[in-house]
Amino acid sequence: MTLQVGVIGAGLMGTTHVRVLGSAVPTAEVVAISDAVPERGEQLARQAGVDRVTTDALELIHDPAVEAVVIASTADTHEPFVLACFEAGKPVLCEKPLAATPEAARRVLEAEAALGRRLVQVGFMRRFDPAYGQLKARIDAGAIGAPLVMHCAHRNPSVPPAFDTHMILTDAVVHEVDTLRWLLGQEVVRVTVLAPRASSKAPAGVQDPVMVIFETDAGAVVDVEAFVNAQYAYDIRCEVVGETGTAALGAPGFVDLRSEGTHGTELAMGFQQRFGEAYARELQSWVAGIADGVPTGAGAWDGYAASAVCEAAVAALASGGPTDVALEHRPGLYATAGPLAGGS
Ligand code: ISE
Repeated sequence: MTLQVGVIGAGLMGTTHVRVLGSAVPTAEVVAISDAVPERGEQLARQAGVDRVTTDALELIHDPAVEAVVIASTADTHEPFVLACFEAGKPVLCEKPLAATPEAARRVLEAEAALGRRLVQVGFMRRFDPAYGQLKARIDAGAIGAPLVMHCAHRNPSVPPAFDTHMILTDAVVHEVDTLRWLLGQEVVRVTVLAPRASSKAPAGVQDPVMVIFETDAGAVVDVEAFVNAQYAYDIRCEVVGETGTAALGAPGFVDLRSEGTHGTELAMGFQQRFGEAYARELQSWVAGIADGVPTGAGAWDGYAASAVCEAAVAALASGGPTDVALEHRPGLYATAGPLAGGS
């Protein structure tokens, strides 16, 4: 059985999902594409050989030929489109964020809880990255004892011109928020953001890098250096320190190079390259989960929690002091942590 998928948004992530569905997920077929800009949707549809194209995402969601939906349009559209998928009873993979604000994410979560079944998966693809999967397997197996501290770095060589300080927290660090919650199985209760001297390579007025300190409900402390104009590579690091050892993210499948008198590891230059396999495994798992009736990956509770933590980080940067995170009631549908997606 082939799952008939509609993709909303023909920008970078929508294009990636269409390509990956076509090349790495034989049990799915993209049958419809929508984008608010007609030429963009038509161009992607032409490239992918898809003949149903529309500028109206709601039309795509309610199209009887579409069995499941991928949302990769702008953040402000996520809430209405995910709610429409719920109304249509269709499984949906929504790129992060789940919604534009924690309040909107909460509304999505409440709507799904009222349905009583999980329909939305949030596009936190790192859960499907093999290196992160191995790290999680070691932590879960007790190889380092109880986790105490986690050190992370999120470095992009550069980012688009519109990427401001706020986005460093909500678009980049949001991934560390999800990975720390997933790896440790703990919730963030407090956030502090420090502002080192800004790099001269960052646009004027952009605070880059930032240092974010998260405290969790089990007393662990996680630091994240986010530096999105780091020039040299796309470099994602993560080390978890436990009571009896430490475990760090391994090299993500790149070549160990000895050349011209040096020895080193090649690095990716962008997130599409670094997490290419994660995107493929994310979609494979989503499609398989729909067939099996078992949701995988991050769910609405994870999307809501990530959004609430990022909002606290924005407030912490503005205040210069710690900001508490208060997550509202966790509905029974999300009573246990989501399935532990991502292999070992
Ligand atoms: C970007 O906004 C993303 O969403 C990517 O997933 C992330 O890896 C990248 O660093 C961000 O800038």
